[in-house]
Amino acid sequence: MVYETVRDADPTVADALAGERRRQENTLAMIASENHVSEAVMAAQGSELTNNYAEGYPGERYYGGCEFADDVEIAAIERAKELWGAEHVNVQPHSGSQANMGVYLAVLDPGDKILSLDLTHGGHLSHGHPANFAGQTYEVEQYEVDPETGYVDYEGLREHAEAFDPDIIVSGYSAYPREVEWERIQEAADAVDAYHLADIAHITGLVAAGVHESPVGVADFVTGSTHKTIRAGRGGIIMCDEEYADDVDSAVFPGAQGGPAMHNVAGKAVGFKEALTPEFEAYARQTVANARALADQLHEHGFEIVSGGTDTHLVLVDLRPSHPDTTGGTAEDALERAGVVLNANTVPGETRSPFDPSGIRAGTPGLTTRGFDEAACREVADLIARVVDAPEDDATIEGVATRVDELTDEFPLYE
Ligand code: DSN
Repeated sequence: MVYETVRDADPTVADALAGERRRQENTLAMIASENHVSEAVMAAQGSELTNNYAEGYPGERYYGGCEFADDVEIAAIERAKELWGAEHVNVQPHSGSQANMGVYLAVLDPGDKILSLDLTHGGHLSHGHPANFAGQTYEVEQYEVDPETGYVDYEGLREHAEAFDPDIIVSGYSAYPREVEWERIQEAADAVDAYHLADIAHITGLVAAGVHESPVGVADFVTGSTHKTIRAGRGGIIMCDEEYADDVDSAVFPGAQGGPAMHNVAGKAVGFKEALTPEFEAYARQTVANARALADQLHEHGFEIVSGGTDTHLVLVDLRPSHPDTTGGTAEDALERAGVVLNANTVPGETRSPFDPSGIRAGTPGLTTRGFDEAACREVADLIARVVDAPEDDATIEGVATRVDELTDEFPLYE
């Protein structure tokens, strides 16, 4: 185990690493943006490539000693092209946010206009929140989901685009459970001659497996992170047509970043290879089937599911109608005590503070990796309902925690 190697050098960190491994083994990881990567991906990320400086791109590095870094980066790029069908891929962004920064730097000037989904409706900080570089560098207006349906208000988006005349429209979301209609967003972008950036951070794996429509070939730019549904370890990725390749590459390096984290690029390469298998496609399908089962069973328990269900890996619950006195934070805390780890989340039409919002967001990528099926996810919904119905009741929490222990034993994470 990696933390045994660390122990002699640093018992404090070794204890924390061992504790984190136990925590992941013994709890249900339902943060929709998390997953469990394979031991092979972790080994690649923990490799000697962490020592290497590979500023530049394969065959065109600024330093010597990049022969094996080139092999790794070329493998990651080729596999990504096969997975998503993109003409050009940059695998160097350190994260999904840095991937978005790379695209903005490639085609926008400071003060240019971004039209993106509001954070409380499922958007992302890097799409232009005032607390983020994007909101501070560009002029941002935001579209919303339809308050009745919970689906993106595509008509409203188009009208907003015509009024605002943005330079780029951002689609792809962090807390949106429905299939995104890329073509409709592209139509709005075409109508105002704007670029279209589709950020598929959450659904990279679903798109790669063909379980969600792909924006590649529709949007000008597709960005993502590599540690969520695609299970390839921490990092980001940018995909685009060849015509934007040079601008994107120089925006990432030297524009936004210095040397790439080649150990993470190695993790991406290994994870992408795993994702090219039929087993991964089955995994992605099961992830969505599990999310549907979870949403359906939560609905049976009286929870309000935003948009009425899900087409993806995540379920967004608005607690206000069913549990008006329970905030997302209260639910999150009680569930964590019971071993179910998910996050409080804002919901469309939010009336509380983002620090203790009205909803919870739950995802199935992690559970599906450890083998959960629909029946097991329905039972997880039963456990969530028991806790959220009685968040202060220690006996209830203890009872659910006992069952979580049994489930995590039944579906072990690592051999
Ligand atoms: N923080 C991630 C999420 O939870 O959706 C997105 O970056």
